[in-house]
Amino acid sequence: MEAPPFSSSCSSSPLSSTARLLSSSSSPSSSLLFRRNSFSKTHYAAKFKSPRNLSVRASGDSVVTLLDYGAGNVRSVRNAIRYLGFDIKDVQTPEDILKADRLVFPGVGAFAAAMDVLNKNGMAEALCSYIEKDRPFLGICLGLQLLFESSEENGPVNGLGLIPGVVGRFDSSNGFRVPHIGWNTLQIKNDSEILDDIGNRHVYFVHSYRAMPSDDNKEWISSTCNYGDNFIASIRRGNVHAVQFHPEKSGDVGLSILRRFLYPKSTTTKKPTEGKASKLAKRVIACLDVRANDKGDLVVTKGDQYDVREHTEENEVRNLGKPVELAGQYYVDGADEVSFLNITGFRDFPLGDLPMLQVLRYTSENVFVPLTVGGGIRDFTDANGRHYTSLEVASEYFRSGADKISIGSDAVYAAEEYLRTGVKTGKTSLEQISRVYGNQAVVVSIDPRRVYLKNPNDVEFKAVKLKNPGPNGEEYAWYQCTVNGGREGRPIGAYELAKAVEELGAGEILLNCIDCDGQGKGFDIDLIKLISDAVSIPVIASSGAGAVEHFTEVFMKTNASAALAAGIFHRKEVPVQSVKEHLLKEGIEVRI
Ligand code: 1PR
Repeated sequence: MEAPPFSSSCSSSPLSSTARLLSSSSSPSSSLLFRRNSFSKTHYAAKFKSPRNLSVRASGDSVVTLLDYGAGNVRSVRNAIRYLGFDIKDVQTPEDILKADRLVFPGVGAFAAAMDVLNKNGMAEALCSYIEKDRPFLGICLGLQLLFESSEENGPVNGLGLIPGVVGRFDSSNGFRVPHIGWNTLQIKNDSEILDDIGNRHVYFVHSYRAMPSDDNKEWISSTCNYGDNFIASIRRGNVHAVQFHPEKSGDVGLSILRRFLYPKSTTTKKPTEGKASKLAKRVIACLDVRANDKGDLVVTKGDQYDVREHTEENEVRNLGKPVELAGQYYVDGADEVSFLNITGFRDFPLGDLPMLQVLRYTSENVFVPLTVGGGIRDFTDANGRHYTSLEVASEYFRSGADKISIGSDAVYAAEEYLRTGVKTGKTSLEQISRVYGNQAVVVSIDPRRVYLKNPNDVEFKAVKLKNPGPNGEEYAWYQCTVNGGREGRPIGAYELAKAVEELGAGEILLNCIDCDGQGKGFDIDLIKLISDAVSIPVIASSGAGAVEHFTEVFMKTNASAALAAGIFHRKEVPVQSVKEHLLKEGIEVRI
């Protein structure tokens, strides 16, 4: 296919004065953008073996040029490209772009900050020139959005101007949760080559902004996706492709899309399968609570109501397996995401706890669905007086392979302070990390405990009428937030916390319940309904899953977007696939 002429605003690469101001306001991220890992690897590396690498080496000169401006987790894209047998050459100068044989641009972070970097170092012009020459290009996520004229994200901010249209925010007023996080199918509009065969299979999206189809850009559109409105899911013109979803996080389907881009000659030209409009799939997440046992080995553990010690004479930490192996197994089994919670992170320093970073690095080599990591994300001063910000801690997790970070205790303190003063300082870990990496990368993990009440007016916190009365016949309860792994109750309810952290920049809530944790009697429907009705960001229901029916119940009775379980998966009582099959049978859309 011959590419029609392009027109862009690149040669002048203008940023409006507003955009300049806004971009410079995002400069903390820019300075961070080029900072590289300064933490040394230690002997811990030897403790973890990378699992068998299943990748196939490509023959011949197989090099992919990668444009990484350092704003987030590009490690997953690197891993996927390597897994498919290619070597990576990083762009250092604009000339590297012009000389590339195939260029992958996995845009991450905020639009303004990305344009700022591209404009400052001459990359914007080189990118436009490369694309205008119809050279092989694949943009991912923000790498698609930046091709458009402008974005409303902290803007308006000018983009590369290659495709007509403005990137705008999803509208949450129609009941759709923003960010759009999860697995959707596509409607194929035009021959896209890389999407041949995708049919009704789901791909993974995570974004709050999207480009909309119009008469002016319809020639570019190869597929759309429905989430409230039909937005542009992918574009293709000649050798230029870009996708709003994350192929590197879309399991086997995503790998085959990448493969089709990297090996274009191997693709058969046939009519792409039509995809039907569908809803966002409900996600099933496997959670690995991780900590060092008494011998110093990092193990997957699992508590009963947060007590992870065996009740034997030795009182050992319960050991349910090795983190990297179990995560790999859950990926193969069909988990839509894998979460690691470093449960002693509140007292250990995660950057001193390098095994956790190694676990992430090795896991992300072979697991191509989203990875979340939590535990210990806060400001910290080490024994030598060196101060680390929570942003540095989070950045290290992202660089090691995390797609999302999860904040527990520190988010409770931030919410308490915000509710007390009514002021957003911009300085909390939550605000800083979501400003730099986007709120879709920030999960707040809530660890509430039920406090029974005879009368809902007895407390200043939101109380609910319980489906099952308390031990003394109490009909109500409020859900008290805790910190430090449930050890300390705080003067704030789960409802108040959820609303406050949404305002402070959380993109998702992981809603645990200490009373239900490890009990296998089902999720706390009262709590999950309360919180998922109170916020417009996605809520992950957690704690208590014991049977496939519990997943159906939580999706039918609440507005949860995802359900997470640990014990039943670790003990192999219920495989992930059985959960999915049951949900499907009950008419709930899932990724199979
Ligand atoms: O406070 O930012 O350092 O984060 C600490 C993180 O560690 C929080 O996300 C907190 O939930 C978690 N955590 C701390 N202590 C424990 C513990 O168990 N002693 N684990 C803990 C929380 C809860 C779940 C669990 C589900 C499902 N684990 O995520 O996996 O309840 O279990 P089930 O399916 O077996 O019922 P910070």
